[in-house]
Amino acid sequence: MINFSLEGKVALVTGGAYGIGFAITQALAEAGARVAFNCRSEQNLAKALADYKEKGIDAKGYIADVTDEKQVQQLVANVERDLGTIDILVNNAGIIKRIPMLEMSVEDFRQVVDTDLNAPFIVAKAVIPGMKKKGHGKIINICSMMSELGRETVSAYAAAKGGLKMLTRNICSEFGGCNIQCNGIGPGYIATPQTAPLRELQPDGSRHPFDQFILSKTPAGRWGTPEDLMGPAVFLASNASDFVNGHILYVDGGILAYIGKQP
Ligand code: NAP
Ligand code: GCO
Repeated sequence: MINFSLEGKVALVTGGAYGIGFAITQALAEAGARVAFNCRSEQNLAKALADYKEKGIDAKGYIADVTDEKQVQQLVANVERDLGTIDILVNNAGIIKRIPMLEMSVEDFRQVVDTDLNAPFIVAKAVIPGMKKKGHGKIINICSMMSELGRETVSAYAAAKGGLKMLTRNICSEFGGCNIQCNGIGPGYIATPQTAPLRELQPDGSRHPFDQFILSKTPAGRWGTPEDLMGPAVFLASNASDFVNGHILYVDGGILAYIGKQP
């Protein structure tokens, strides 16, 4: 029988205080998992715990910076102490810096790659031994359109998300034999704080030119919402996807299939 239930599973979603991470954490909880998330500030933690409570979700929240290996090891130990060994990891925490390449400092480039590529390696490395012992595991890496495409100003982000696609395939290759499935979700353009600057109204009240550009590039004719990622996340976290491994599931309203509207 087909099984999308996450009853009895323990899930960790990095950067789950708001945005896409919040919706995915909510979805995993609604499918039956016991859920944990991390973020970097007490203020965000307190707000997120209240937001989960309002939705009737008993989420455990922790402060941890995913770029710091010691903090990640402590985070994983805390989740194991409070909820048990992690069955499902969602590497969601991420940042973007929109700076033309020749103006971008090496420090800025490194910070993006540290957060969007090195951190998923650090968190997966901390979680996989527990999954191996349990005899199963699901890792979902949040990739991007920029895992496939480039554009002006996002060199570090595209390099990191392209790398994350290949880290996904490599974790699949290395641990598929341990019954661990590692897949990616590649969201299209989703309305969250990360993309808010691209959707700001112009002084005359008209839409931001990038906002119009995305609408014309998306066959669905709209921005995605964090909720659009809930079903795909539950599928990749559940036994329904046990023979899906090393795959990137693009959830983009059709952007990658479309050449774009003729001007
Ligand atoms: P967001 O609204 O900016 O949220 C990002 C989350 O990551 C926040 O909860 C943030 O927590 C956390 N985070 C950032 N750096 C961290 C660190 N070093 N340690 C721990 N947590 C950290 O972004 P989003 O739009 O929801 O994006 C979530 C993921 O999806 C990211 O990987 C992003 O690149 C990816 N994505 C987004 C879109 C989109 O259109 N929005 C599309 C494709 C992919 P703090 O508050 O603690 O900083
Ligand atoms: C940008 C955007 C993107 C999206 C997303 C697309 O500036 O082009 O922020 O990179 O956030 O990752 O899938």
